[in-house]
Amino acid sequence: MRVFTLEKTLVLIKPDGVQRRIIGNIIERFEKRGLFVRAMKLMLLSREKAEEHYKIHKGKPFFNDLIEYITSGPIVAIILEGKDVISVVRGMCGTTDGAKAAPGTIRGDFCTGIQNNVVHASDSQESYKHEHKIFFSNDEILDYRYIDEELV
Ligand code: FUP
Repeated sequence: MRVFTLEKTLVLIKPDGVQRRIIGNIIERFEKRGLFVRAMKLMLLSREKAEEHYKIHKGKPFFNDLIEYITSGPIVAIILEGKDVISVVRGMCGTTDGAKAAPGTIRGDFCTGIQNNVVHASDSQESYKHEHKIFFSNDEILDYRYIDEELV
């Protein structure tokens, strides 16, 4: 019987991750960690949705470049569920600046930049609540069980 609560997080594989054909590598890491995939889609982000997603950064010097970049090509949006999934996935992504991210993390393995940094992951439950609605409707987030959910 499970004695902990599950939480959800939003992950984006950004345009550089899609173009570099590392979608599979990234998803494999999450699956192998025992996280549950609840929703996933390949999509082009509109400017409006990109600005909503990154509204906390509006007015910062890098905002316009960030919006140009995140809307420049397809992304993969994923909702993962698991125990402490927000901090677990943030740890797996590594620090924002790829040049400083630890080897073994997604950013530490695949990038050396701060803007083209391969992935996004929600940084808090409040962020997840704001972000998931931008990418998924409620009926796209599937409520199903893996047969080994009690084990991982
Ligand atoms: P993170 O939570 O790690 O994605 O990082 P932030 O929310 O601080 O930043 C969001 C995105 O803005 C980063 F992924 C990349 C971009 N960014 C820059 O391009 N320059 C900066 O100085 C800071 C962030």
